[in-house]
Amino acid sequence: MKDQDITLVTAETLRNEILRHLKLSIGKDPSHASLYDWRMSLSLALRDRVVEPWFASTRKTYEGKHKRVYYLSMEFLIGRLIEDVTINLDVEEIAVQAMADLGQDYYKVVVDEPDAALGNGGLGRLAACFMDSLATLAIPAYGYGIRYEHGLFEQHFEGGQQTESAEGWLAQRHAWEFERPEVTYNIHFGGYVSEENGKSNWNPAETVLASAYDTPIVGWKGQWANTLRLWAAKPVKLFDLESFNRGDYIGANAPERLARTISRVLYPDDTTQDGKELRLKQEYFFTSASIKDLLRRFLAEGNKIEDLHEHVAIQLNDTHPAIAGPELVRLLIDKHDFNIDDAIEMARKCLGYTNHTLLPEALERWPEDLFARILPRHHRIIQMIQDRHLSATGSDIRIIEHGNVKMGELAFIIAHSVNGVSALHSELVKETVFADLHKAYPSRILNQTNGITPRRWLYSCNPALRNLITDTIGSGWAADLERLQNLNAHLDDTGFLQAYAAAKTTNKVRLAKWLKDRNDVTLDTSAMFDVQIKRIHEYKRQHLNILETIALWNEIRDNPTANWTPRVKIFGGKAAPGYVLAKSIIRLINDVAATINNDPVTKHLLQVVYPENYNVSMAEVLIPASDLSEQISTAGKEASGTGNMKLSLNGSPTIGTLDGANVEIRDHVGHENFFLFGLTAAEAQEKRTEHGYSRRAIEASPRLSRVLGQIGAGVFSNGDHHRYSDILHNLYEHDYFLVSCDFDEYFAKQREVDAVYLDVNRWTRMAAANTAGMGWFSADRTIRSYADQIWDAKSVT
Ligand code: Z57
Repeated sequence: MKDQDITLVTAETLRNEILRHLKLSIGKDPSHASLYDWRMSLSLALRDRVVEPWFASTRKTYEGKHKRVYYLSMEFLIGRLIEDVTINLDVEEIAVQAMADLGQDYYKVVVDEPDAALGNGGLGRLAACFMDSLATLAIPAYGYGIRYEHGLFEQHFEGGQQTESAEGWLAQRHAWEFERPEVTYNIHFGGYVSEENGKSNWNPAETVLASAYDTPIVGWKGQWANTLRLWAAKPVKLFDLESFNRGDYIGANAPERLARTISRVLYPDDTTQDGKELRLKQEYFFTSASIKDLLRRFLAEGNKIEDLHEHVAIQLNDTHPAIAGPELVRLLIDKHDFNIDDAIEMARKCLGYTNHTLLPEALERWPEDLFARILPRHHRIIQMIQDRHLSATGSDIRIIEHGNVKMGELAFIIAHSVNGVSALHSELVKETVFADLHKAYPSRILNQTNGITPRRWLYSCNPALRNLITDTIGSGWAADLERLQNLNAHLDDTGFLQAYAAAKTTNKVRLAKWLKDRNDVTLDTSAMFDVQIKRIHEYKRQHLNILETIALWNEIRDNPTANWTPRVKIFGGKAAPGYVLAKSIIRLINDVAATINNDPVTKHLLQVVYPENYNVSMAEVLIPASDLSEQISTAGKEASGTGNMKLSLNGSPTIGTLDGANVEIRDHVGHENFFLFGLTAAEAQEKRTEHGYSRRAIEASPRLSRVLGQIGAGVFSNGDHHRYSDILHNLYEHDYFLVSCDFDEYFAKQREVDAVYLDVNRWTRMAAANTAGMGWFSADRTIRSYADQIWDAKSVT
């Protein structure tokens, strides 16, 4: 690829463009401009620079008749965009200078931007990383999702307990999007199906309008840009004038209210499905609009519908958009005169399905009566898909069973490819949830191990390490991350290790300042920063971490003069508002923090901090500053993890189980640079068959018994014995996630970590070996693999 002129810009031209936008787009004079006004002007000036490569990419795709990838996802957790675009366009220095010339601090403007938090966690962030890599690799692609008015809720702590408030990113103008009022589709719900001359007719009861908003996603060096198209729901009829004229002012607004609820708010549950009618409507709403849109684009280019699969690859990010299968079949039959068999065959050739979890509570099932009421025609089509599957394979796995429509089975059967997201997870997909379907379709399941974009998750968020890497191995690694292996030649070079440690310290100081300003807490930056950041869930075992923290506190108090390694335990993450036990874990962490942080005997050796409202931009500050990465899920439960990759890449060795992508991370960074503990997935499964395993494990561990005794005695709850009886009961009586069984080995491994950390050179070498070994986890590698093995899509050169 040849660099285009489009990105050539000087501080002076950029400054003039910012001023022009301030005046003509924002309508402000520099002397009266607020921070918001400057941010809008800068964003619009940057957006202008993306438009040319964006048009050029569209033109090339059209002229070359290239295949397009359509990534359908309920969630896109993109975060902030100013820094992202600036870095991809390679104009950061220029932007800093241009803002300085205008008397503004570029970095102050950057952090004023609200996160676009249209996702819960890993699945949504993966979609955002994939969009970045698709653009960097110049693969023609669209992301399709929902333009939620309210993204993921904001988390607050009140007396240590999580409360939630609505997030409002669209209260301000979103500078990056282009509204497309001319691109709309009618989306129908309910009603009934009638038959006429052997043709089925859907007579819907309700219709809403899907209206498009486009955000250009620019790749590395501005060489290519794709589109993220998000759908907003609007009423077909803006206002019911008849009701108004009758004096019914509330009724007059009814159509508006009904429609807008659909794209109002992101469901805040990560890996638990909420079987609510509105959620099903959201899923069908954005999926139907997306399928109609891609068909319109395909036909507008003069293609024949029989060639659809040559031009279109549709990837389903989990089962949330699985209704794409029946919707495409429906449109092929009703609008393009396909027979049912040809329609199913065509849909299959276009569709791929990615599975992200084995947790039963996450597997989408809809009560059949609800499903048939909202989508009567699709209900019938699913029955036909099922009939053909049953007779073609002799399998007895049904899509509709016990009064439920099972979306996993639907997605599996209607797609040509099904993939898991790490090597271990994909094997478990074959052995567990889809064992029978795997027998019926033995070549359908593939593995595509997740990846992360190195642009956001190293180059942009960690300038100190970025500069050291470039000084050491030269530039070019950000789009060719395997080159980080060249760092291996420097791992025994004292000068390099000192510089590596200095970069880490810079990031720890930055985090300490950030926490000081935000929460008025003071961190000892020479202490080990031990980080667990992710959604709060029992399977991720934040409680294992906090129990170990209490045990360590006990032991420091027992022997305060021993050679302890000072630690700061840092937690970040939200619990689903309805997940009672997860909220209890949050409260316990905050209670333990309040007790431990005020203990004069230990406070210089052990500190617990839990900043509220963890999100993408907080991750960008925490990850570069981390020394130790906590990846301690019960083996077999974390499909992949991607935070594990971000932390290791940024020089934070892992303490972890053999779960998800941890297995592959350990192989890539070297077993000697990874702190492994815990039962394997197979051992965990075996353990669960032993009657009374948790009580026995607790009784066998004086350390754990003591900790649980303290919690039960109210040591962390002002003498309240009952505050944590839910957690205690769970650990003693069920402990499905095997906290009790892994506890002692985890504690022992942490003391090994302590010892290595005291040896600065050894620790730094280990951290640097993590950075050097992580190149394979670039999302560029993941996307190339999807393009080759699933989409048959090519980079446009
Ligand atoms: C979600 O974030 C993930 C799985 C789900 O089924 C849902 Br719903 C949301 C996560 C997995 O838990 C992670 O292990 C994985 O890394 C991530 O998806 C991306 O694949």
